[in-house]
Amino acid sequence: MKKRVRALGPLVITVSSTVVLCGSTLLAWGEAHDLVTARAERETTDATLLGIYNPGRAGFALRTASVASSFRIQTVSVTPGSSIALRVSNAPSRARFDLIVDAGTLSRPKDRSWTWRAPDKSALYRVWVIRTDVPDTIVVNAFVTVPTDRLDGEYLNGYRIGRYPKPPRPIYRHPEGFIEVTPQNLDVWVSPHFQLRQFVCKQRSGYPKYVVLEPTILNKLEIILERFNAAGYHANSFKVLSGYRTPHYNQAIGNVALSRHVWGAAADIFVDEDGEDYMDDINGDGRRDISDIRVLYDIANELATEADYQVFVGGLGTYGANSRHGPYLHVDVRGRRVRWWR
Ligand SMILES: [Ca+2]
Ligand SMILES: [Ca+2]
Ligand SMILES: [Zn+2]
Repeated sequence: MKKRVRALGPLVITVSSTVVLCGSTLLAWGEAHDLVTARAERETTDATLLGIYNPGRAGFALRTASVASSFRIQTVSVTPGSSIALRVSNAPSRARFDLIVDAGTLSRPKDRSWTWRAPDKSALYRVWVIRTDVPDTIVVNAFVTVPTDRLDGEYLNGYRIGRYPKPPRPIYRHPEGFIEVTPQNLDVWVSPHFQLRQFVCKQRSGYPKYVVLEPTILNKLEIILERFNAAGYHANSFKVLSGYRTPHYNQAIGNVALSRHVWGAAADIFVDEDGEDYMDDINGDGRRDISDIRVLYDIANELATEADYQVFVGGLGTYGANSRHGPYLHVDVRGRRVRWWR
């Protein structure tokens, strides 16, 4: 894969706009996509690192698999050699689009619609959806997974996954594959404000580790974060106390077998802008407790009434502090509304 250019100065950003306007096909694509990636990531992740919240949305949306999203950085999982459809929506009629991929094969059955066939090798690939009439880009991280049939008993390449329960309903069918996590890809931004490392299971092990990550939970977290900031609070990300859990780990901590965490479709989150690994006092009452979580809960709960949000419907549950953790909010996507308070 091409080396990415991260620390570009303003001069190069200007060049990158020119590249996009000229039409990417005129350039060596390696050169073009380094610049384009740098641009899309700069506008979001660099702002995040500087402590400035920017929603990280493009001026158009992209539908991949289950969800249409305008976030500039998106993530999908795909099994080796299988295909995914990508379709641009919510764009003005004058808008023109081009796609760049760093591997795999691309077909364009319709205007604003593409099919990308993933390579056979499990790795992280990228698909850049570039608006060519004005500079605007969505980068899709396409993780080609290690397929589930490569499990050796409870283990995948030495990492203990455990056993998935027999699926009682379709949303509990076993994952088709696992994203391989290495020290090199831990810092990949899987959405504008979240990195792959935040979702890795807490079980102790060496590398590689494996993760299942449902795109809708990433979108849901980003939308809650966006509304949280719009409501006058400030956070550049949420701390993720628990993201993906292997069935092995989930069982070890005594959790219910059908927890959405085991499908990479849940996250336990709190706000920690001061970085002390404990929920911040966001309601300003001098205490850091479940009433601060309730602020987050109310924001996420209000979203559930909105039409565009229905794909993200799921569970919300508040938890108070105990000896092992501070207060947090459980968020999941399970297709039906569930609420609980502790
Ligand atoms: Ca804190
Ligand atoms: Ca408080
Ligand atoms: Zn949870």
